[in-house]
Amino acid sequence: MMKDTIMIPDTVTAIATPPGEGGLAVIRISGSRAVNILSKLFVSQHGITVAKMAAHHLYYGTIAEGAAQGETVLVAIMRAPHSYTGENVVEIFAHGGILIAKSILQNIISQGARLAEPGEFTKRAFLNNKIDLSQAEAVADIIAAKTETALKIGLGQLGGTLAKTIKSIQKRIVNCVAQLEAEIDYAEEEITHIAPAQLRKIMRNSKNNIDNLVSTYEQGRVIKNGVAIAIIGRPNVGKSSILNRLLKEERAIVTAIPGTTRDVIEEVINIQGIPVRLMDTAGVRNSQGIIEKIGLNKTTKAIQKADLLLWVIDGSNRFDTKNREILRKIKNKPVIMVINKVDLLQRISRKDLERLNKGPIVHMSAKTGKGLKELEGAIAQKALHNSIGQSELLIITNQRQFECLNKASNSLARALASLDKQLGLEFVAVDLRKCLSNLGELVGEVINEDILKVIFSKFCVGK
Ligand SMILES: Nc1nc2c(ncn2[C@@H]2O[C@H](COP(=O)(O)OP(=O)(O)OP(=O)(O)O)[C@@H](O)[C@H]2O)c(=O)[nH]1
Ligand SMILES: [Mg+2]
Repeated sequence: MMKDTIMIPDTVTAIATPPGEGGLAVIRISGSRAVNILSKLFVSQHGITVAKMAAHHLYYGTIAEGAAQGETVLVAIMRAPHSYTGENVVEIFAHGGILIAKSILQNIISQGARLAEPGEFTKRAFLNNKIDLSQAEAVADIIAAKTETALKIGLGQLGGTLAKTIKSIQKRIVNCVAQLEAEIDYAEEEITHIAPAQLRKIMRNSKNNIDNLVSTYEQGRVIKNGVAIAIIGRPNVGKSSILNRLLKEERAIVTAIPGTTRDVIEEVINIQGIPVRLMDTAGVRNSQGIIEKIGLNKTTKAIQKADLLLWVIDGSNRFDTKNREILRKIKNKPVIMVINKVDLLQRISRKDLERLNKGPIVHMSAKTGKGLKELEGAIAQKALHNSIGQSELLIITNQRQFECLNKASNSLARALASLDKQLGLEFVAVDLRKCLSNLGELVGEVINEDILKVIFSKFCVGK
């Protein structure tokens, strides 16, 4: 359905700050009755009526009725369309505290506002054309961002980097379709409005632009969702010591006794902008006791769950042939070989390592910290396939957007094929229109209510 067919009826309200005690609580109202409702429950200290208040200014006063009567607050009015939602918006800044915020909220509801659904303010911003759907999704990404890189990408997308790129592609394709249609309509008059070579060039360029975006998704997904990494290896090689080094704290117990770690230890850290879930595991060996058997099972499960393995080998010992058991367990998972204990005399042979040929090799010492930076670099490199420039903001991190772009690229491929096979301009036009609808879906010009529901249900109430 087209976006402008959706009705936005009543006035909604919500507490915009997280529940609990804090310095401030912010209550928001949005909709045609927002200002009117405020006038019923707020008295300005300087005797200014709510109707006379200037937009985007703070006013000091008290709550006039209800359980919070007498509470001093600051209020601001943002009049339509110059507000977050594009509607009349009121924000009330009260003292932090669940009871105060709730009683003001109750008051607003009793004046006829409805409690907002999660993400409803942002949804209204989208429906009122303040932002497109990719920007609305960016709002959720910014709130959820766990690393600076994810935040940067989210801010770029909210600023409209993706929206602008998509708009420019849409514009070029709309032009092609218009020219094609003119040509189809006036076919008998044998006037060529557009050279096929010219048309092909525009379509190719647009497809390249889209494919470039599609290709960023693999990195984007990692930046947003992170990677799971399991540290595995024979007992006593220094797995837990490496976990502690990466975490920069003594999280796991380290001893000289083989078999120290029995359970899987999980921690989340940020490695060069990538959220990483690290799992330290029990060393792989022929287990005897019941606890070790369970530990080994958990190691196997951790290997299955991991996107990337750090296979730790003790470089101060000859290559341990029991490592073959590990080789069997890791199958085709991406691996970084970590040769630990370089501070000691090295007895491992280069040949043994080369024969394994399982992935990049990092030499380090968990004891001295030597090689830690290299290990972090190797993790980032392996997780992102190649590192991204810090200036690179246009990265797709969202699966829905990725799918829309993929569909758009396929539509363009079909249009190009029809053009090359000279199947007739009608066929080209049909697929170009498909491509436009795929892009329209991405930015939310063409929408599906179920998809909207899914997108906005992930938001917090009050956003
Ligand atoms: N010299 C030296 N000793 C290390 C290094 N890394 C770890 N060790 C020592 O090796 C022993 C085992 O370290 P852990 O980190 O417990 O090894 P692990 O692989 O977790 O062992 P399990 O949990 O038993 O499988 C401890 O005595 C550590 O101090 C290193 O880089 N150099
Ligand atoms: Mg350990």
